Amino acid sequence: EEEIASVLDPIDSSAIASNIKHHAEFTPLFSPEHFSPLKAYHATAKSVLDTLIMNWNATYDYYNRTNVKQAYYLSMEFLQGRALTNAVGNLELTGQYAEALNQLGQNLENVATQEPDAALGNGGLGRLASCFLDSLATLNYPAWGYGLRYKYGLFKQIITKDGQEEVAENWLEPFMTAHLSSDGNPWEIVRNDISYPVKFYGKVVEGTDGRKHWIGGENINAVAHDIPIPGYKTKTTNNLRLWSTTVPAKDFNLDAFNAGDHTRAYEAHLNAEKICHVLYPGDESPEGKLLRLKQQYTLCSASLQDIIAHFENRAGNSLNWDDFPSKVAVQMNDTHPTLCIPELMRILMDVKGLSWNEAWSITERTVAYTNHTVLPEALEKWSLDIMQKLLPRHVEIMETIDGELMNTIISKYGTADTSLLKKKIKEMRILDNVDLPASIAKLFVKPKEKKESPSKLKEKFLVKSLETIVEVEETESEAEKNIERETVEGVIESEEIVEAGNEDSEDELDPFVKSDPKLPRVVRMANLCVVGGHSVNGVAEIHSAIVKEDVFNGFYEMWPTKFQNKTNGVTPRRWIRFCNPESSSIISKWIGSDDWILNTDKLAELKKFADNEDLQSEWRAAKKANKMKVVSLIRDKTGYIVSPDAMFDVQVKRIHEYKRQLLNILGIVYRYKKMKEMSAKERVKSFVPRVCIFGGKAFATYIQAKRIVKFITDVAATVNHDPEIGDLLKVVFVPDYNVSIAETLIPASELSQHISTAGMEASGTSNMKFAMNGCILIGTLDGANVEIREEVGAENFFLFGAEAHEVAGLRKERAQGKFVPDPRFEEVKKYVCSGVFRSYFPSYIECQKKVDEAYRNQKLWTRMSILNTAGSSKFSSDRTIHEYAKDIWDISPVILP
Ligand code: 26R
Repeated sequence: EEEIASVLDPIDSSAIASNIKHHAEFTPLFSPEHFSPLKAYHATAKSVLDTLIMNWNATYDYYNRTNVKQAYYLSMEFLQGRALTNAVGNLELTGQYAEALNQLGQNLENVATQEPDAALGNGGLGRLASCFLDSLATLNYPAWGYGLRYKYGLFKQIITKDGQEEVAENWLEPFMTAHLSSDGNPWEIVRNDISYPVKFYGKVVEGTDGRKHWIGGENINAVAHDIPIPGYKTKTTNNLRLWSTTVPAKDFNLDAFNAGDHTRAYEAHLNAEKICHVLYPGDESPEGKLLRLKQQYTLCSASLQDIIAHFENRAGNSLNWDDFPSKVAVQMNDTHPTLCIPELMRILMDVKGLSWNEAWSITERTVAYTNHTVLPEALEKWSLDIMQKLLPRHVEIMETIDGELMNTIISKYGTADTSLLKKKIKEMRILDNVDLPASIAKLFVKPKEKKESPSKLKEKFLVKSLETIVEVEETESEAEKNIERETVEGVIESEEIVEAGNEDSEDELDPFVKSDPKLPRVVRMANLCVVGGHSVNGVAEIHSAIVKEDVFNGFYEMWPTKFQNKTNGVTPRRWIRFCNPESSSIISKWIGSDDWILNTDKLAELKKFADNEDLQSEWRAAKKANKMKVVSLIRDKTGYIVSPDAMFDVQVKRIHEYKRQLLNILGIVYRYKKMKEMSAKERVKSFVPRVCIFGGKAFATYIQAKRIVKFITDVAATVNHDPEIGDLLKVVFVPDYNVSIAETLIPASELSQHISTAGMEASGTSNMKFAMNGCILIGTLDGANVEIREEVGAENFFLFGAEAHEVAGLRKERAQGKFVPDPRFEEVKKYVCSGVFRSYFPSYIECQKKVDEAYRNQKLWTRMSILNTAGSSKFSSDRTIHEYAKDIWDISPVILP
């Protein structure tokens, strides 16, 4: 059957080989004698791109024709990694391309490594966006990604004896230096035909039509760059549209140029282009720079203009704005694209002429928000003053939204209990530390001692005066009485004025209604997202519970049905099938088909073979083969030689205190110290040989994180050169951790560490990749660990540490001085002279002992490993995407004819 299929397959390997050759020959500087792997890569990529563009066009045409509802995933980050292996794999042409390249004297695997990683993201949030794109295309959902085309992605990390150093990484450079393409990246199509004006600064004026008009002070153009996103085993090829910024042609300052002032002539150019120059490397630590705000607004404005253009084109002459939410779903990946909300409002009102209520109803039904972190320092806040200057019209809109929100809060909680009302307003307002509008401020007037209404006062006064008048009536003439009456009334009137003045005066108002000049006035982006969207979701069960019960509790009480959970997932194509072909073919063999790649539920069928000796030995052999690749990687990147027979114990993720790489390395120091105290014989008996592998980048100005990196490399330098220890313990810091390194490390890992303080890690996604690849996790009950442990079985997961609800209590105890550190911890603390301690330490050390015991029993360990893969089916991003599609976006798959 297979033979017949390949005969019938029109895309055979020699046709592909001649296509690759064709692309190579049409490449400048190509010489047939020197067909380098880099040139082979480029020609291969161009050949694959031909197919992708065909499918891309067919997909886009079909969406246009059928006018189905489409989802748009807006993200400041996409961590795509390499594209070639994924593209040929999804097209099911891996065999043919490998064979074709063999015919040309090349090797596909080697050619694929020529591609630089597209690291247009920091970590979890960006990689999640890329996994989602793969699932969306694979499941035939009409959905596009929108982002920014940064010239410099995440910095390159170099490890020296002083720790981490950062180097700018122009990820497009390898393409350019190879002189293979004018603008580098073979996977992107520059769309000079698709560009939108984006403006900043300027002022708002009211037009004769009664509409507000924003006249920009600085104008730029956002130009589309399209990256085709192929689905697996489907023709559906979606689009990732990235914007780059440039100056509108008419804004080139020719006068300045002609006058010889070249610097000034190019100033506008530089200003525009620098917006997309570099990805902000901040991860959970805010970078409140104006340029970042310009980036965020550029993404929102250009994408919405594009989305609206699609909507208008597809509607043809039956345009009805109220249909917008039934044709468009916009997902905001964290708060970074929050400006979508006021921007959509602005376009609908100021450009399309809709009323506030119409625009609000459309906006609210269109956008939705995903929260990815509860760390307070990572919740975005922007200075209102900066925002006001850069986006004056958006600030007006946000002020109105803020006012409407407060009215909603007032109608929910009433005005009887002002202290409750104050608490709710303080907690939920979008604008923080900003004067309350007068209409709301008047609710918070402090009651006067004896407060009576002016009219009542006047009445009393009048009665009293008249009594006096009556008393003297006999003695006075009518005329005198009248004068007296007028005088009294005059007194009362002037009293009233004083009275009214008092009511407005500062000392009568609750200070709560006024901004504190000592504190910044800010916009809380997350609050705006919660108010402006119809859905708010967290990314794992425990995280979504914290979102509801803690971070956004006020909003949850008001709108309980807005809140959802969407546990993250990862694509099984990149994260099992393509990165681990060895294990993939074993899985397919034992399950009886490769259906699991599209339906990970099938992985559960491995459970019944978990103790089968044949599967176990094949399973171990695959792991060993993958470990051999990591032995080479470590040798190439660090010079250290490690044994493939030791347990590979891995922690790879951004370096952060809450992720606790420090706990891991202190555990290693403890282990090392114990080893040193033993005889050689005892040592071998007590410890399982381990290679402890670390990887991850620290934010350049995050001193504590950088000290942790330095400490790990210092420990490595000591331990790795200790002849007494040998292969019993090695510590390795793999520099410049990225998607491609993850693809090599994860399949080779046996134990991986996900040990954040409970309640801190929203989800984690590498934990899922490790479990899928038969790696056993040691971890806390945090993020998706909780669900992974449920799925793979508690006996196949090494759990330690306090639970999320216990953390606050532990912190309090420690603050009260009631906490007594474990003596073993004290020992390590002295040993490394580190002032940092964690209550988790004893429980972690105990748990690591259990890990060693389990590893000694290779049958048990392999069983655990198989059951991790078998139990990981929930964590496919296909499952996640189906949930978003159904519960948030209301979109359906579209099968191309
Ligand atoms: C605003 C700026 C400082 C900023 C803050 C935080 C920029 C980027 C971030 C990154 C955050 C949002 C992030 O990456 N969160 C991670 O999201 C993953 C995907 O949902 C989770 O798995 C992971 O737990 C979480 O830390």
